[in-house]
Amino acid sequence: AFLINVLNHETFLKGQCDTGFLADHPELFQITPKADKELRVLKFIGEKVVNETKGIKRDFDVPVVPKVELPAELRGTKQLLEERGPEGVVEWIKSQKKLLLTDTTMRDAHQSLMATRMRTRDMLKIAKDTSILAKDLFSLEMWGGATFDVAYRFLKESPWIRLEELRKKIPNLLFQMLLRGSNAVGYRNYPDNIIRSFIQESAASGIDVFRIFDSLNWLKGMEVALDEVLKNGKIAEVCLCYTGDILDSRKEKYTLDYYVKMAKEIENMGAHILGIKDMSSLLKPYAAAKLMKALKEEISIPIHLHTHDTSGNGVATILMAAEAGVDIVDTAINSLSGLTSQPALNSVVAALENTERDTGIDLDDVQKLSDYWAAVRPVYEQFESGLKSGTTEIYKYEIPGGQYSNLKPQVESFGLGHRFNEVKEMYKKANEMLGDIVKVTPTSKVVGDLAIFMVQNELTPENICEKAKDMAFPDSVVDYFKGLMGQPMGGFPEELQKVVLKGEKPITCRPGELLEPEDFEKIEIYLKKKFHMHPTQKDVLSYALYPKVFEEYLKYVNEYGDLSRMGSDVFFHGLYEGETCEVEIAEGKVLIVKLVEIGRVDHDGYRRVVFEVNGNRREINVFDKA
Ligand code: 3PY
Ligand code: ZN
Repeated sequence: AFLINVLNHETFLKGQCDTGFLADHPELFQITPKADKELRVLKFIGEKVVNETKGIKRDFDVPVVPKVELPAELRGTKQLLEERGPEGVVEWIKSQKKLLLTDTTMRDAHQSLMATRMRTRDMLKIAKDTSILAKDLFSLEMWGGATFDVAYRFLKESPWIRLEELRKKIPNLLFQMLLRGSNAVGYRNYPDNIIRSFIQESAASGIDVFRIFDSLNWLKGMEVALDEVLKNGKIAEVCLCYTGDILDSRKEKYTLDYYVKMAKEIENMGAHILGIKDMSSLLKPYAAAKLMKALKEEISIPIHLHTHDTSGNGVATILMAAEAGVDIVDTAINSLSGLTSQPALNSVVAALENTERDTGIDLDDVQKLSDYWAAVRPVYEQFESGLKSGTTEIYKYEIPGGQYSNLKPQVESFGLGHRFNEVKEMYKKANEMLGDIVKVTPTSKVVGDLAIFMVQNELTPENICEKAKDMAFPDSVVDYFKGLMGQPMGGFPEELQKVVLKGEKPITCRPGELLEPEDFEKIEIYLKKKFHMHPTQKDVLSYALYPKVFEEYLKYVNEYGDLSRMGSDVFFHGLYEGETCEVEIAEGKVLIVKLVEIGRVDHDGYRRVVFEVNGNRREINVFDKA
């Protein structure tokens, strides 16, 4: 009954048409919207069960959303910003005795634990409760970093809608994002007009605190972003990325003096808050105390500490920093904390109860949030790394949390799984060869790519300049040496740079100064024509940042519809035979879908998949790719 119009047209079926054919036959698209939505949902589930899960699925508990009363007045840090501006917020932070907390559950926690796969739906379900139960937080880090790319690429949903919908449900807390300086939410430098427009649109959609970092701690790389955040009246948190070990007097590059000097420069640039970004969990507890004490003596803007728990020392680092006067720290709700994620929020709250730095957060309240996320987590298990305990080897290798859990599958994809330990050792050597650099997106990828390249090609630091002089190095390594990621402290190691660049000249200025401004109008016209849409500036930006990924997303949504309201267990695991689920296809419009049977494969390689939709039998044919 569904296979009507265009899908049944002979010319179309034979593949003898181009887009001109479709444009000439608008009648072929006159499908009733409801039937179309229904068909697309069935197509999605059919594809999933035939070609991915084979109908195998375990049972998942439905995460319980706590019953919480909306208080008469719900005020938080967001109101403070609206009423008193960024400077008012800064004054307020400085007047607090309590340790202020940021909850990273909706950004870095799942980025680091489950390859950034958390869907908007699972966030929205708990959003209102979060606004009430966690009303005393400083902020929620819930956007930026890898979430932008992954939302489009793998979840087939719009990160902008995530931001806007969460904003509606959480009106009282500051929203915070991670911005990779002139790389925005991507992996390469973008023209300045992209950076500026991206910040404007993010601010307008609900971001209040912009945490800006540069992957080489190069201040120049953050100037444009900082300027634009200030222009938009939002809070600029400028980071120094922490690497090395200030307790180790044998290490001479990243010393306490280096960090204090950088912090002062960040204050002088006009940042509202100094961010300490310890992406690799290298800031040991006593180093945190030492660093915080020194910084508190030298700068007057508030300090916000971001760390990971990869080493197992995360909560200790936070407590030592709290003792030494840090203003705000990043933590994640317990059930999504620890290991490569942030240290545990509930545990920090408990540790500080009845002390000078009591957070004022109610433990029973945040337990309810933890219970919710604990029930959400199993659906995402396939994206977890399998890491079971903290590891101090991170101090040796200096691999950031997200990369640490991703490196093994990456190494395996090169067929080097059995040489993983060698790759880790080489990561350390590659870092030295690149000049002992800050390692965070995208420079961490440079180090990882070089390490893999060396293991793959049997290269060593000793033989590389000779043996690899005619080899093409990984793109990321070439970009780094060209200066396209900025300038590392102490400059580039020259001999290796020559081997990698093969005569090409590196740049020494800010890459954004050389890049032509993006032509937004051209993108708008292109999208309009190709996808018959009315692109917003957000769409234009998404295309400018990730052209291929954004086009794939648009094509996917055209084919399967907007699946953002489908439960995550169905989205990732489909259904098993006999299982029934509800799929919301539009606000309040629910389909009751039962998977009746996955049929045998026919002569042409198709399987008949039988459903019941709201009690009516439906069948579709799905090609079995196996
Ligand atoms: C990111 O850039 O996504 C990070 O989380 C870096 O630590
Ligand atoms: Zn992080």
